[in-house]
Amino acid sequence: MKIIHTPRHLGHSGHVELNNGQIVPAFEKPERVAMILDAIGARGLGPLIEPTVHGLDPLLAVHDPAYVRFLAQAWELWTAEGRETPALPSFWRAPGMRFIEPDAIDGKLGHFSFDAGCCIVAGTWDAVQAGADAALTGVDLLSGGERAAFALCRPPGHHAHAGTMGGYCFINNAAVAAQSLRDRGAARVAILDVDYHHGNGTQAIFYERGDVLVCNIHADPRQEFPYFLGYADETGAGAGEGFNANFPLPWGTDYEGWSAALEAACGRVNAFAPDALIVSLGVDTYKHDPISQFRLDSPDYLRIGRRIAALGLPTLFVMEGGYAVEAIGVNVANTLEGFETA
Ligand code: OKP
Ligand code: ZN
Repeated sequence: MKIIHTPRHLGHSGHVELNNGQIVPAFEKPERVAMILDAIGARGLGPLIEPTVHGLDPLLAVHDPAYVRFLAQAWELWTAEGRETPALPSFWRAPGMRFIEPDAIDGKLGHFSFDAGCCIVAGTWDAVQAGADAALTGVDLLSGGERAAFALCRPPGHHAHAGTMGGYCFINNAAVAAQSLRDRGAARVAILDVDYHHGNGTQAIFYERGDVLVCNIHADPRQEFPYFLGYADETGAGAGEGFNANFPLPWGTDYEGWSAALEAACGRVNAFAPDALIVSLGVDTYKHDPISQFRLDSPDYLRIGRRIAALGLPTLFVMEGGYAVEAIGVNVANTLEGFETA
């Protein structure tokens, strides 16, 4: 399958994050992509292609205009204050405070985020747009009749809400791709999010819609980030009632427990009979992931790929998380190879 990649992701790097009360180098780093490219090349997967530019309209189809404007201007506003280090939010509203976009960049950073996981540097917005373009180029391929494609997006996207960044995510690439498929005539699109963390942004964007089914297999938010969304009783609302399915699993879950949830999620996808499938592909379910607590092993990703292929749907894989850099390439390549050899 075609793999959509551009080195423009490299502009987003050099970040720190708060982990266990310490400021540490960011886990979401450029080496992740290098390792995936190495493994894909060694495995003979591909070919690699560059994304084509799709502009802001498909982003604005799922994101708030004020948020997109903020992302485009944030670095300029931050450096106008004389700062040269990465921009990072550290102030948020409590319930009862006003939902308002302040003038000051520190206020805007808090208004448009839900954690301190999203540093902004000079190249962030370009990298983020390139990632969305990769997902949209994947939509082009599916619309042109290809069975599958892999958008090698970095940074990831599934935590980003319509108007909020968080969890390393700025633009929700999977949501942008799903909406684009709808706009090009797909009546129903399913999103299967297999990242270790709940895709809160994707869920929220489609929560009241019945045309996009969102299924999430993830660590129980009682124990794990993002903590405040991703519970099993979140089933959709309004026209979207019954079109959101969460499969929260406890820390320590191995492939046996995880694959039972995958089976249930695949049942939901089948029953929905979508025209296309988007897989939010995180491999932070891996047993040695430095910030995660599941116990999947590298060969398990071959089986995951095969199971997804058995759905028999046009499938766009969109890269999300995975922080064990020494294994991220093998785990992604295994998923794609499992899919292709099914
Ligand atoms: C993004 B994706 C570790 C605490 C958790 C946020 C994790 C975001 C994961 N510093 N921080 O879903 O892989
Ligand atoms: Zn994750």
